[in-house]
Amino acid sequence: MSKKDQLSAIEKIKTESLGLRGSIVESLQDELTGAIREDDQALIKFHGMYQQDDRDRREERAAKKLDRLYSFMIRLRLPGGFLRSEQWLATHQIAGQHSTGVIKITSRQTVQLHGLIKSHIKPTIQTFNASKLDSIATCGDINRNVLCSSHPGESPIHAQVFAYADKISELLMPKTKAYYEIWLDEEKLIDKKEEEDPLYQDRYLPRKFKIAIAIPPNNDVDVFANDLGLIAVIEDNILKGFNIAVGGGLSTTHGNPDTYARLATVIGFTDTEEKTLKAIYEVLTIQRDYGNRSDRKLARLKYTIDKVGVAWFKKELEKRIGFQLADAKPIVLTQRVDHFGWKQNTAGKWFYTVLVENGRVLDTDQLALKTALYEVAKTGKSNFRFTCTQNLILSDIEEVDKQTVHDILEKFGVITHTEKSSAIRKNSMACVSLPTCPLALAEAQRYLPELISKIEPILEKYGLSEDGIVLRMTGCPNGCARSYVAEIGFVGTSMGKYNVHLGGDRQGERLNKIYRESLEEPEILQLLDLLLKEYSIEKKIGETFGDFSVRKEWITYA
Ligand code: SRM
Ligand code: SF4
Repeated sequence: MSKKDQLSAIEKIKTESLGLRGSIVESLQDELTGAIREDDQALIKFHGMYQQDDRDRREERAAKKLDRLYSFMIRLRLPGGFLRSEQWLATHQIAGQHSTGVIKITSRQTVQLHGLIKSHIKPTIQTFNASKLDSIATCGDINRNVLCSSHPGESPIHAQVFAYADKISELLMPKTKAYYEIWLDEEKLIDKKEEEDPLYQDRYLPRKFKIAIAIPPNNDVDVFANDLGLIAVIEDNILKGFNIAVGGGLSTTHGNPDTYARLATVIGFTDTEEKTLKAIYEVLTIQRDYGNRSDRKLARLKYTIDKVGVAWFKKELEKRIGFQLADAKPIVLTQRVDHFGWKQNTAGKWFYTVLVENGRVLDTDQLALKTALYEVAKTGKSNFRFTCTQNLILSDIEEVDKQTVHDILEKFGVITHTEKSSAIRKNSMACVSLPTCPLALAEAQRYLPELISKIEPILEKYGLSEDGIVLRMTGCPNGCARSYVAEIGFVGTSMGKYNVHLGGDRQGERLNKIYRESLEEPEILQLLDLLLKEYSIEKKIGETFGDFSVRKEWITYA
């Protein structure tokens, strides 16, 4: 077997894991280390956790000849990003008791807690479970949290579309009961037949798999960045079905030309729930059977599709589902935004979209956001919905309760923070990066707010303060804050240095491209000053910065 065809190490770990059990139980019992065994580190991802260490403290600990400061991050499974107020209260309490205390809203509509020590993982999962929350399959080579356009009332059939996120999540859940046995102390299964998994078998997928549902005209989910995207087709306020797009994915690796970002290709339309779910399921089986299991850098569906070709892929899909996909319907995406502040939905209920900078819910000297949300949750008058740009919607609030919620938000400065923040701050996001992300090359969420404070005066100077330019930053080229579909994307190359990408459009239908490499802050600010000046003088009416960058040929597309 040539090296190219050799299975990657993780493939063996998966197939030999006895349904994702491995030796996790033994790893947890080992009191000599805060870490778990190497093979188990791959397996706990399927249970929604990552082993990490505090990178801020690596040098200091190494100098003292101490082990790294290991801890764990846990990510919840929340299809469509929805929590009831009592579940937010539980999350708040768990965060305080077992993690760093910060609740991190992710770019895929869920929450993460960081800094759990090994002995706290089980109690954390058990307490979440008591609130009907789990972390199954939020990481690992499997279908992840399913996204759905999060704005309540964006259309009268929003709830109908939203229900698909749950259905898809259920359809694609692994059959193994390992999670319940290991973390919730449920009895071991005797009859292993119950665990037979026709979808994932014992090898799972070659790589992570991501699904999102967009409800036009808003592409707030960045539907084309997903392995599989559904775009709701709505005519006369009736859901007619979904356009299906396959093969999106953003990650690249610096210096590896074989890796690239790709937007999903629309391959057809399905009109019934049965057909839609069948098509989704079989897209996964094709990826399971044809995805690259040797090189994990080239294992996402986007590479499989480019290897076999879109036409072949569609034909194979139609063979597996037993019907032909209809032609895709025309859809129009015009925006990719969170609607901040108070809005009323089509059923007359109120919702308030809170700006949560980079998804970090915590109390600071400037803003007591975590306390405010806790107080809102205590009233039981609001649901909590997460957006795909790491913000939060307090939703489904009755007219009679609106003032109560408003008063709490006002008291803790949340209204002022949300409404007084600049358009660019509201349209920006950054990934977690340092200190927890092991792959980070540069800062992101800890740095972006400061950088934006330096970009804001430039925008003001050129009369662009109201311009909602989409700006995103990631600490490495994996693209966790989807910087490759931003109008201005910063991608970390090393500490304090970023590639600058330009040319994404406002609605997420065009990838950006590298414009300048490895710039430091003074160079970034100087560059933006020049570009934004030109934009302010020469832009046509309604022209966005991304479109202007393309028209000016600052970057070019083949
Ligand atoms: Fe991500 C790996 C954080 C959305 C592409 N991502 C990681 C890890 C787990 C690092 C690791 O492998 O050890 C990061 C954990 C940091 C930490 O300390 O919390 C991490 N990714 C995140 C989150 C939390 C960023 C955020 O600030 O919101 C997002 C969690 C989403 C969720 O709730 O599931 C997150 N990651 C994304 C996205 C955006 C999206 O999906 O819409 C992408 C780009 C889209 C895509 O998948 O192509 C993304 N993350 C990656 C990749 C590259 C995958 C690839 O195709 O090669 C990695 C690295 C990997 O998997 O090997 C990665
Ligand atoms: Fe970590 Fe890179 Fe993802 Fe940022 S983009 S969270 S640095 S993997």
